[in-house]
Order: sequence, then structure tokens, then C-alpha cells
Amino acid sequence: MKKFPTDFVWGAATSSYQIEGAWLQGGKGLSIWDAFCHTPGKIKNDDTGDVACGHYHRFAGDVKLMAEMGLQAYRFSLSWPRIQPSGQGRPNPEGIRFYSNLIDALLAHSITPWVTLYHWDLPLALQMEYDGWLNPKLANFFADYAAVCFEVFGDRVKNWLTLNEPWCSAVLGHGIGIHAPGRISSDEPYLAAHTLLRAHALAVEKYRIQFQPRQKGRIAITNNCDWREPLTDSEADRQAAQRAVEFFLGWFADPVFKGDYPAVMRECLGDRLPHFTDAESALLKGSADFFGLNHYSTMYAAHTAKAVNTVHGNNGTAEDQGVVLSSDPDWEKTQMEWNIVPWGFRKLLQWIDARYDSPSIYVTENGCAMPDIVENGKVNDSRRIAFLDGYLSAAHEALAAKVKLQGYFAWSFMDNFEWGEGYSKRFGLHHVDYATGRRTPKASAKWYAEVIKRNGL
Ligand code: PNW
Repeated sequence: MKKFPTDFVWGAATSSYQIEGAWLQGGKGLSIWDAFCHTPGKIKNDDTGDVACGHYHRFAGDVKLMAEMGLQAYRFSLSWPRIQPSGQGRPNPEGIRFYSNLIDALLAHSITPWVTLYHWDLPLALQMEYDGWLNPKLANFFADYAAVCFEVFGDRVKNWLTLNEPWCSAVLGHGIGIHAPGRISSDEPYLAAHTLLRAHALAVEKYRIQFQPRQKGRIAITNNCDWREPLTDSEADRQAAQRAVEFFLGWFADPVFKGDYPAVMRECLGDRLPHFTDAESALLKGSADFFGLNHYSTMYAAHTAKAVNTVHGNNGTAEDQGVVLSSDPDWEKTQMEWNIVPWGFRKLLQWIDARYDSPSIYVTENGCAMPDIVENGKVNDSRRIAFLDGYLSAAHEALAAKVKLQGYFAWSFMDNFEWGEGYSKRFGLHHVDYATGRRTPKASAKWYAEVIKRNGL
């Protein structure tokens, strides 16, 4: 048996836009995802999060299902426009009541809430009036919104995440335009990322000065990163893989843990990469109480003098890096076409441990989409179980190598709205029948419940 540390946190995650629905209920304002999904052609099948899993109305039943599988922690996000309909000013009491009830229900079942302040559903008004994250002012609006949340929920919420995967907001939202706000540009990802990082730092400053001393919680950012393995062991390819990870994770984690962008990004980008003032740099450095990581996949990286711009915009900043990515044809893939490579997870955890001086790491998302089918009221998702078993075994190897991994959240607690893929991709431990809203625990939910109970594999 592969045992995990005694205080290891076992959880599952979701996000507001992906599960809540009730897009025009409870005084909620519109978000950039409401607008993006209602723009024909942006989302597969023109699906929207208007109804989603109906979690806004069904949260009590969902919390019961979490309790039934012995979940210790539940990571969810707050919809900013449900709390501040136009992104600033007086909070919406109904929105606050909804999350307050959810938090109380979790605590009544001894499930610890882990709250993400921003999982991509920016108030639409801030996009229309200010150009969203391209405007430096957004950092102040975000910090004010965060303070509202600390004030009303911080008595009960002790684990905060500021931003979920700012890489996605920057690259998918402002580079290749497949996420809201749908912008296509080669410079805007760096500008948006800069504001996102400043927003994180200002929110953490507020928490640390005004709330943390009496609320005694912790706060961090959560970044996504896939592993990049050198295609060959040539020096050029090894440097290319290192560069690729620095452009992916270092872009957002270096400022937070070291106070500035990676040197290699400055070399490649010059002044296309914005500069932090000394004060901003000082505020950023050390602005996380732990290392939040979302991880899904691995690719090979090779050096190329001239990376090609295959998609509009900058193709995920590839041509800025001089890196070309590829896969091993023998690797199994998920329904997202993402490679299943558990050893890449171990290598990434060790890379983080080495680069950031052995931080406490919480994996706040890991999971896979599979073509699940319901048969006689059951979902036998054996490939998902194999995926989770593989990735948790790799996590266990990282622990044996002294990586300070302290928790793991499966993505996702239930099937939900998978952004540009709409409802065509299922990541859940629970199956959701979107016609009726019915939830069915998959075999993986029962498997994961056993893992939690035994604290091991
Ligand atoms: C994450 N990529 O998104 C998000 O945090 C979740 O909301 C989402 O449902 C989950 O992973 C599965 O996709 C990502 O292109 C989207 O590398 C895209 C990428 C990574 C993560």
C-alpha cells in the first residue's frame, strides 16, 4: 500500500461558471463568459453555462454527495458578478447569501471549503468599460472585490486562492482567443498577465494586513502547468524544455516566489514583457502561503530557430520561445487529446521543489475527460480510475523524493461545462444528466472514496 502523509488533504474541485447556472438569477450581473457563450460559433454546439449543473439550486444535495464519498475538502470559486454585479461597489446580498449557505452546508458536513476568488468569470461591465485585464486599474477592482469576500466569508473560509490559472486568462483569452474575452494578439497575453499578477499581489496585501491576523487563514495563487520533456538529450533540446516550463509556470510563479519574471523571458521578449516597479516586485515576492498547482499533461519540447505561428495570434506564445512541441505516438490520450504521462507529473513536482525552495504544494486540479456512458444506472469509468491511480502513484513517488506535497483535488467533483468544449467533455467523479440534472456517482467516485478512507493507494 502506498500511504500518504497523515495530514494530507483529499479534495475535489469545481468552478462557478462551470456548474452554477442561474445566470440571470439572484441579482447576478453578466460575466465575460455569459457574453462569450452567447456569441454564436464560440463554443461547441453553442452550449452555454446558463443552466449548467443547476448547482445554484441543488447545492445542498451536492454537498451531501461530497459527504457520502468522505471528501475532506471542496474547492469551488465565487462568481465575481454574483457578488458585485458590475464588478465594483455595493455587494449583492443574494449572492453573498448563496455562498454563505454553501459554506455553512460544507462545514456542517466537516468538509473544508477552499475558495477561489477568480475562475475566469469577470464582470462583463469591467470588460466593456475598462477593457478587462488589459487595464492596470483592474488590479485595484479585484483587490476591492477580494476584500468584500474576506470580510463576509473569512470567518469560516481559511483557504483562499486568488486567481485560477492566469496562464489561461492570458494565453487562451488574449492570445489565441478561444476563451473569453476572445482576443487574438501576440502582445496582449503579456499585458493581461501583468495586471493579473498585480491583482493577485494587491489582494494578498489586503488579506495579510486587514484580515489574516484575526482570521488566521492562508492565501495563494493557483497556476497550471504541463510538463515539457526534452525531445532528445541534446543541450539545445534540454534548454528548450526548460525554457518552455519557464514560459508556462515561471511566468506566473517566479514573480510570486522570486519577485520578477524569469530572465529567459526577458531575453526572448525584451520590452514586450512589462516591468514591475520595485514596490510591485516587493509586494509580489512571497505573496503565496503555499504553491497551488493544476496539472493535466505532458509533451516533448525541442529547440527550433523559427517556431511557426500555426493558429492566429501567437499560438500560446510558442514562437516567442523558439520551442516546438510533440507527442509520443505510444502515449494514451484522454478525450481532450491530452497525453496521459504520470511520470511527467512527478518531474514537474520535483522541478517546482527545486526552483522554488521546497514550498508546500497543493495540487488543486488533476483529472481527465473520458467518454463515459451510463449503463443500467452505473458508469464504469475504469480509464479514469487508471488515470487517477497513475497520477497519484507519481505523486507518491514525488513524496518519497521529499517533495512537500500536502494535498490533492480531483478535477472534477462532477461533470460540468468544459469551456470551449461545452458539455461534450466529462471530467467528473459524478455523472450529470444535463436533461434532468440527475447526479450518478461513477465507479471513480467510489474508488476515490476508498483512497481517502485508507489515506493511500
Ligand atoms: C483547467 N490548457 O483549464 C481549468 O481550471 C478548469 O476549469 C477546466 O475545466 C480544467 O482545467 C479542464 O480543462 C484548462 O490548454 C484549460 O493547457 C486549458 C488548458 C489547461 C487547463
